[in-house]
Amino acid sequence: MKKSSNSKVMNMSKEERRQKRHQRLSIEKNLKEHEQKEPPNNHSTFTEGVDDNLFARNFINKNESELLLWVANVNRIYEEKLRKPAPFMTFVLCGMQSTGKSTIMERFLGAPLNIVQEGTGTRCPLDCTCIHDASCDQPLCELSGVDLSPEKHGKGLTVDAVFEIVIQHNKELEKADTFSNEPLRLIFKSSQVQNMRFVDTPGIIANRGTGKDNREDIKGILRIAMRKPNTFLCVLLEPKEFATNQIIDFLDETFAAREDWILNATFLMTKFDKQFEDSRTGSKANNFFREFIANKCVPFLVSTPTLSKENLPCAELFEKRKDLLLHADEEEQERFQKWLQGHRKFVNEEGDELLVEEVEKKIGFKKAEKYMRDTMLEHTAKQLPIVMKEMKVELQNLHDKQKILTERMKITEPGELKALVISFLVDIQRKIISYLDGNMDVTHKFPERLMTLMEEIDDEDDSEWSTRELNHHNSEENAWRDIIADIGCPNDIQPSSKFLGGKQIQRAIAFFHIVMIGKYLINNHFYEQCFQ
Ligand SMILES: Nc1nc2c(ncn2[C@@H]2O[C@H](COP(=O)(O)OP(=O)(O)OP(=O)(O)O)[C@@H](O)[C@H]2O)c(=O)[nH]1
Ligand SMILES: [Mg+2]
Repeated sequence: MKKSSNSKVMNMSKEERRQKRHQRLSIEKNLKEHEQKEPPNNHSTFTEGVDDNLFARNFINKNESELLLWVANVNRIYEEKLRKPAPFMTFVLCGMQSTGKSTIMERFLGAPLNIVQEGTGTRCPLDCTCIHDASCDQPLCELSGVDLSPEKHGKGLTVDAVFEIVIQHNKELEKADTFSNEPLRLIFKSSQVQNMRFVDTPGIIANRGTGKDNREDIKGILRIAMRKPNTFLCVLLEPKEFATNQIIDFLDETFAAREDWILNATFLMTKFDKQFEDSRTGSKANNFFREFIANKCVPFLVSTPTLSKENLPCAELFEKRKDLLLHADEEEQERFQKWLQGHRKFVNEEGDELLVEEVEKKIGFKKAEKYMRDTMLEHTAKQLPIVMKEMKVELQNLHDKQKILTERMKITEPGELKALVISFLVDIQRKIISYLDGNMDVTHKFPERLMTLMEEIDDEDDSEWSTRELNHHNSEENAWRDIIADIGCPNDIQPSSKFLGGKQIQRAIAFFHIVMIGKYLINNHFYEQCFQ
């Protein structure tokens, strides 16, 4: 690993190294800004004893690929387990039907992994994270999705296996004449990709075809994907005039004011090979782009080679498309060079003009890819400390919940329940004993229940005990009472003082002490037996 990443750095051009340095400095700067806003003061459970910002910094310093893998996992856990929007940014590829969204996705991946065909192809979102991994000899895929049967989920899948599953899933939806909002999720690791996150979506159908009218369903799916927080639009334009590009109208409808969405969107004009002829001179091309420039949506121009026949058996289609994608960048470059050469010819022969710089610097898929990757990394670096903080709170909440649930689970175990009930009984017994012993706690806790001895005697008279034949010596007792009345007791044991439970018993003991020991039973031996 170490060896390959070192050699990777050595193979970088000066410019690439400068960009990487710039990227790291910008990440460090974001972290510093965050640190200043929020001084490091707390420790999370998952970074036990380690400052959060230090943890984030270490993470970023490892390398971009590891960071991206972590980002993909966090996004997935947020969406699938916590049922919250993904916290890190994703590009949503949106466009009219057959504008080439799935083809663009495959250009990012450098491998056929998606359904690409004329007419409706994509029928559910495909959420994809590309991770550059220099140690990957062969691309490795991880596929998941709520709608996929468990045997189709998995890590370490090959590209052709995933290609087949994705095609099959879309074909099944086609058979049911429906679209789904539930995404398939793909993590794609390869030494040939740049780090990137995006979602491919079904294209909007302009005119009602045969069968069920799904146009509103598709718009709904797209709107849900686009309105998610941390979503950046990657708008695929058709190679025709700005005013006739229907996706612009759809986005205007969805986001109300154009300024709200257009500035944060990236535009790609796909199938530009179809516009070569109409834009064969610099002046014609500049004329074509005038309105795009005026509306601040100059697109990156893309042209991808295609198969003459796409309706082929899965395995054959895979091999042919793989081959096509392998040379796509090269072929695209040739096509655009030829186009620009044409412009130069008209400049030389007829004094025409060259393509304006604003457009010229956006030619080719590679330029779009780089721009999008930089945008994504910048946003990820900004989000990182915020997400870490949020996750820490979330984790603490979940730990607390887990504690409660673990305790509750114990009660469902007969053995545990028995032990619990015994411990309650022991506790109750201890409390009764301490109450009878005259524990002042009870007196403090229930002041409203305090009673005089007379009240307690009255209560007893009203209780069921009063009718029971317990005492056969009433007359002797009355005589006894008369004697007591003459004795004269200290104030603190007078029957009018309020006590409860054990305190009443203590009062009684003190009373009998005076009556029996003090006045009649001058018998120290008996006294010692009672009060030692
Ligand atoms: N001429 C040309 N054809 C292209 C280009 N890119 C894609 N295509 C073709 O356009 C058709 C549609 O491509 P997809 O990638 O499936 O388009 P999509 O936008 O994903 O389509 P839906 O998912 O149905 O909305 C396919 O037949 C592709 O081969 C291109 O740059 N030039
Ligand atoms: Mg598609």
